[in-house]
Amino acid sequence: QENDEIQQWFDAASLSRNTRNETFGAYAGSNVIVIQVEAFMNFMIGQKINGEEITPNFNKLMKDSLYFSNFYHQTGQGRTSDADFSAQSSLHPLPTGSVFVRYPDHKFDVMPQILKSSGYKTEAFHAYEGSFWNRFNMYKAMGYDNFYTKKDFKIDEPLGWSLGDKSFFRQSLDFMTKTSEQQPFYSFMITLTSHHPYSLPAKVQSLDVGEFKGSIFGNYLESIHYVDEALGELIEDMKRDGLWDNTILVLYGDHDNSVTDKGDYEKFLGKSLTELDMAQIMNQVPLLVHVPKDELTGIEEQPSGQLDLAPSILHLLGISTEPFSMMGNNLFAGHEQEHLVVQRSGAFSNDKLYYIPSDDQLFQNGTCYDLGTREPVDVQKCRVAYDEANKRLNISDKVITYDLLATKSGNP
Ligand code: GP9
Repeated sequence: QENDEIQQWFDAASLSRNTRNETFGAYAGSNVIVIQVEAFMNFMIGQKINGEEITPNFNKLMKDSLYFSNFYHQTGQGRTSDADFSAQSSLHPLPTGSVFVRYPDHKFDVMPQILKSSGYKTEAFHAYEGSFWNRFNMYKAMGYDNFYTKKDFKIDEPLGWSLGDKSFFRQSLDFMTKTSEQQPFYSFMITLTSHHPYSLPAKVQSLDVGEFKGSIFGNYLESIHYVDEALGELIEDMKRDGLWDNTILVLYGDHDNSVTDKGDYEKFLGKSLTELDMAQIMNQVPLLVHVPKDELTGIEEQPSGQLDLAPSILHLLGISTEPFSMMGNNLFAGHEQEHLVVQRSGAFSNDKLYYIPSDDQLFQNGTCYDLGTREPVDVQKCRVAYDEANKRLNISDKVITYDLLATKSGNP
């Protein structure tokens, strides 16, 4: 009975997601490179410090891409591994622990597996220990043909936890194109240089962060500026290798940084910040989608999140997600359907409202914000969306914990 209700929920989600409009299959057969950037947050996109842009290459690429300005990370305790899981499976991470560590042997409908069945070469790249977050086991189960870890890279630019992102991108691109020339490919890259504690050696610092110099906030901005330089080099290398016009490039942040002092953000943005401002600052990460020949451009303001990545990328490739148990929205399905984006904390946003749960998790003690006025409103205004948000988190937890997709009808 309960499983039937869960199936009905997925069937309804699939109906609203699977729109056959002009973007469906518009990039069928393209390569796909997805870059998950460590602690890459939205608040500094387009911002300057001492007259210098923090992310000049990202800002430049934005002009030729679709940029989602209200994109939320949906991670929990599993941090980077949660972002990865949600992006690939379109399910929520767990309330405690990491799915990668707890349930690597359970069945999920994940992008590498789906693209592999459509003839793609599927590879993951991360220049760190392959066992971290149990990636080695999980990636095998997710259907990656290859997983390039620290031991596969030449550590010719030692930085932070491991290899600097510039060399990481350069070597990963070589693996993609030279180790095997098979196309189309799906490549998933996870960066590392902007990981806590963010401090870079002086010779790598190239952003004048002024009054923030020597603080953790200043170090964070410097490390993000470095990652942006690495992105600029990657774009040039992709153009050189003839990949720019036959590859969908997707780039998003995995989660927030560890700088939680409101004063730093107020000083940086030059204004005082409300509870709602801070919630959005800490929970929004950038999403940028670049398609061949710069055909999709602009700023998309509808709320979106990491669970939306798999259905949206598959839509562009013309692969129907009807058979799959995915929870996210299709970002290319148009604006008729209202998007609800649910975070693991129980916070959620739709076009009009943002709900912040209280510590005791009682609905009535949370705060319901009107995104138009940015003021709190009667919490009951958030009731319907709250019930739906909780339903989704519950369904996702059951699918993961009880391995429901392994026994779903139609699955082997
Ligand atoms: C390490 C990296 C860090 O492999 O992914 O993960 P995090 O600490 O951000 O979850």
